[in-house]
Amino acid sequence: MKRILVTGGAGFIGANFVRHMIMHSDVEITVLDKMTYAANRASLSGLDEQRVKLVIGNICDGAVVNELVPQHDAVVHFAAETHNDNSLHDPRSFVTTNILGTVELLEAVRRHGVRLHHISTDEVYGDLEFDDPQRFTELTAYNPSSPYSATKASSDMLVRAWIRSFGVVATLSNCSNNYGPYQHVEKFIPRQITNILDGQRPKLYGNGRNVRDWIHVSDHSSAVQRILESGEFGRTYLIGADGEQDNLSVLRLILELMGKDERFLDWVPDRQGHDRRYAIDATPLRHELSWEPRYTDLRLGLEQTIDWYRKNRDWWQPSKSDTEKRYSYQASQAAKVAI
Ligand code: NAD
Ligand code: TDX
Repeated sequence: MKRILVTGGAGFIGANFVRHMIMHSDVEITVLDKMTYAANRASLSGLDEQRVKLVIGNICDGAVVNELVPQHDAVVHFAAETHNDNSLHDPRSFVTTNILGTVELLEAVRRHGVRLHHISTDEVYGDLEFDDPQRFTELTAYNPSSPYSATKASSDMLVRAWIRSFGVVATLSNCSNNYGPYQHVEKFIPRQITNILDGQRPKLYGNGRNVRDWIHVSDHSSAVQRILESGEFGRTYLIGADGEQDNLSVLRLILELMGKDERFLDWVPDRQGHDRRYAIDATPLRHELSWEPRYTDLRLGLEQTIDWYRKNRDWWQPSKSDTEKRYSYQASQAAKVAI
């Protein structure tokens, strides 16, 4: 595999994946990205321009997609609207990009006979009870809760339908919550770190007991590389690193690492339909593809992530105030509905 088309490669996980592949393989990469509010050109800065090219375009645009797809040996599809809170206020953009955009790519890989790897989330399985001994596996029934996760579930189903009906050569992966450098400041961990760096108090939804299964973004990248190189066509692989933590514990760790009192936080109203707990069983990926996560120490991973946001204010500062304004607006809209 020499040439890879990476959709959404100027976003958080896509950009980390591009950096990972440039360092750990000899591929050439074209990034296709619409450059929404979630993208940042600087996330790709410093990379060899002979090996990484950025095309600004929409995955819903059949002409662009059909021009680019046949020039590549594989497509890795990260592009999506990804923030649950936004999906509660503007679901239509999620339907358009996550569902119709995926259809456009599926039609193109089908027409041109190009291999696809589809990136998805553990949220398609819904949530688990706090005391449920089971974790999500490839056999868990889909039960998405939010408009975001419903659109990701739809996109997964479409990929499976194109595999079955048209023989498209594709793999899928569903990963748990990522953290690390280049993550947009709307997401939980970078929002809290950058609030503290700005002298603002972190914001915790509900009672802080919701559990997420954290994985460092570098481990997500290495897993996708392994699936691209050795995955069985037609298969879905779950990616996770046994990183379950409740939100309050993660926030307390961030506060401690940043030298703040553990009470330096605001308890804010809960997210509508807030999923309680996610947990991934990644045994097939570990056993069949011999993948192992490397960043399993959350304390160390958070220390490095905090350090990255401290040193890269230029990267995140321009989007911080718009993000917090959006949160205030969404809170005021939710309050109106509640009245
Ligand atoms: P992100 O929001 O940081 O980046 C998404 C990227 O997609 C942005 O660069 C954006 O400009 C681009 N994009 C959006 N709409 C587009 C369109 N119509 N055409 C072309 N480009 C478009 O997202 P992320 O956190 O990096 O997530 C990437 C993928 O990984 C998504 O598919 C997401 O569902 C999945 N995922 C994310 C997580 C997580 O914890 N963040 C976990 C599991 C799976
Ligand atoms: O300010 C906050 N306070 C808070 O308590 C924010 C932004 C979040 N939270 C909570 C909500 C969640 O329980 O933190 C947890 C993580 O929230 P997000 O970062 O918004 O992630 P989540 O909703 O779990 O979804 C993420 O993981 C799966 C990604 O955004 C998705 O794209 C991915 O599919």
